Amino acid sequence: MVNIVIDNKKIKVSEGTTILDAAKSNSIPIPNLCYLKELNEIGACRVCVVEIEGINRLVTACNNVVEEGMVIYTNSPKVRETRRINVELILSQHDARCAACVRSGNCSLQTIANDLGILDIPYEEDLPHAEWTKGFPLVRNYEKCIKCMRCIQVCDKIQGLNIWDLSNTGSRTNVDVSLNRRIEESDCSLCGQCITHCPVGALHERDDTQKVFEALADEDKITVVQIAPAVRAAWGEELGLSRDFATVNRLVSTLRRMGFDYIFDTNFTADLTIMEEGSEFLEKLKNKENEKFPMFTSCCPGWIRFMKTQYPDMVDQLSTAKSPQQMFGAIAKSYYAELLNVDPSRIFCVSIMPCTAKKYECDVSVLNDAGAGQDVDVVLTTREVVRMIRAEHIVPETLEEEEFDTPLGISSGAAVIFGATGGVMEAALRTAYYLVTNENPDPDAFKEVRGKKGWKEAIFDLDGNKIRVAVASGLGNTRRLIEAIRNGEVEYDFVEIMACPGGCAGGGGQPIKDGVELAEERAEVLYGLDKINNIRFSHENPAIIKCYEDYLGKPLSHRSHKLLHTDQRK
Ligand code: HC1
Ligand code: SF4
Repeated sequence: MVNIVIDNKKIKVSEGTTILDAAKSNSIPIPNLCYLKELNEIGACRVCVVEIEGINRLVTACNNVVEEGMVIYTNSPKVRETRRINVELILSQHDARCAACVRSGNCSLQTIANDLGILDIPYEEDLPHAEWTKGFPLVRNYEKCIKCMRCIQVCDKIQGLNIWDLSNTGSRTNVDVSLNRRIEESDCSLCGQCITHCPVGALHERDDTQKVFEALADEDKITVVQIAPAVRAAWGEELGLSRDFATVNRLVSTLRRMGFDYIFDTNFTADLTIMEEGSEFLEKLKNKENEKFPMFTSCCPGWIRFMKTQYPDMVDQLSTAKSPQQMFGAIAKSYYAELLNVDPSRIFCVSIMPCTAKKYECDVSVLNDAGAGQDVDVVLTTREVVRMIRAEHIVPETLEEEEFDTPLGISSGAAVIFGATGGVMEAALRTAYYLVTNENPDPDAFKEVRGKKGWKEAIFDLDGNKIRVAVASGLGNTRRLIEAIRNGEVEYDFVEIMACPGGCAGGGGQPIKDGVELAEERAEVLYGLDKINNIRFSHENPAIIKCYEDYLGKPLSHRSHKLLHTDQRK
């Protein structure tokens, strides 16, 4: 242990602790901007400077460790003045038109500048200018970048893709796409993790809210909205609602107030995905000698983009099942249009997703088969739908919970856990077990694949067949897993991959709480919803059973293939 004094308070902390952590663990906050624990500890912003008795210069608290007898001041006149100058200098190179910024009210720079009482920027404004690719789902605003390097680090260390790098030198230093490429020429997976780790508004998703407002105002359009599994665990965060209050049924009433005609659940098609993908896997197992294993899940578009750019020779190992989002669009504009007895081109299909890559997915030509424009017309992130709720001045606190519309709003507990890493695998195994044995397993029989670990594996018995499964989330973990498969170090039959750490719960379109990872907490909500659902198996969803009876026939039928599957190689 080391004895130190911070702001006249005697403290004992273990050796090797940073000054920042020592202060934090004793409820002494030191403001910081670029710091991310174990990811970005480079002291680039110099906002966390502190004074140490006997040392002439100020030091950064995030990457200097305590020493025996250190006397530290976190808020002395010298610290305050330097911190203020540092923030003013950052602001002089930052487009600080906060009123027109997507992160206003949720921006670390804004908070720090306000806390320091900065009311004017005494330095000449010097903003960088660069063109960004118009319409790309991921948007970079160079004028807001504060060069904290977080995007570089998260893309490099967590996602293993190195899309960002520093460009130019000196005062012209900026962050840009690496190797002088345009973003669309890079291998960006569109996971959005750089967005959720940006402390300011330099990175954000393409805003598609106006397209939805226009559709809602168009009387000829029938607006249909689907809510992704993981959205229900997070939508209330930015609105200051508690998890208990911000239920999915309150989101349903909020969307109804907004004017959507039909409010449905992506969970319905998550159940459908299980029927199709589970059957596909069992077919492959029957024909083991002629098939390549493992089969990989295909519901995460960030992962599909990664597979296509990094391991194109393995693309044929992806399940042919479309994602629940795309299955929903196809079903809404075929089966549901028939139920409504309307021309499918009148249906305007909106998705609310915790994901930025879904904006790309809905646009992929081989994922659009219903024949009435795009199957999913617009994808909104959780953050965008929160902005729409605000824009409409809807106060969810005043609304009662309401039910989803039927039949595409009926779903099982197996579907809701899709939103957490391991959930797709667990849901698929529940139904695969039934399809093989004609008996339901204990719904929690496959819970070994739950939890935040980035790479999990398990072996399960399916009627005497040992099935080796693995689950990975985060693309860095994914790369390690695939390399191990390619090197013959591991062998699996079925693998679930999600691009974002923790799965969709930690998706790149979810609300941002700077420096805090919320995937685990949100996953708990989803597992709780599974537990209390009367239906725990996709094959027991009565609306799915009816959809097969009345429309699709059976899993892997001709119609299923046309609407719900795709050739991933295209
Ligand atoms: Fe996901 Fe999925 S789980 S990919 O994370 O398979 O985005 O939530 O909607 O499509 O169901 C996301 C979540 C989501 C799909 C489903
Ligand atoms: Fe990297 Fe994901 Fe950001 Fe693309 S979206 S640059 S892959 S972190």
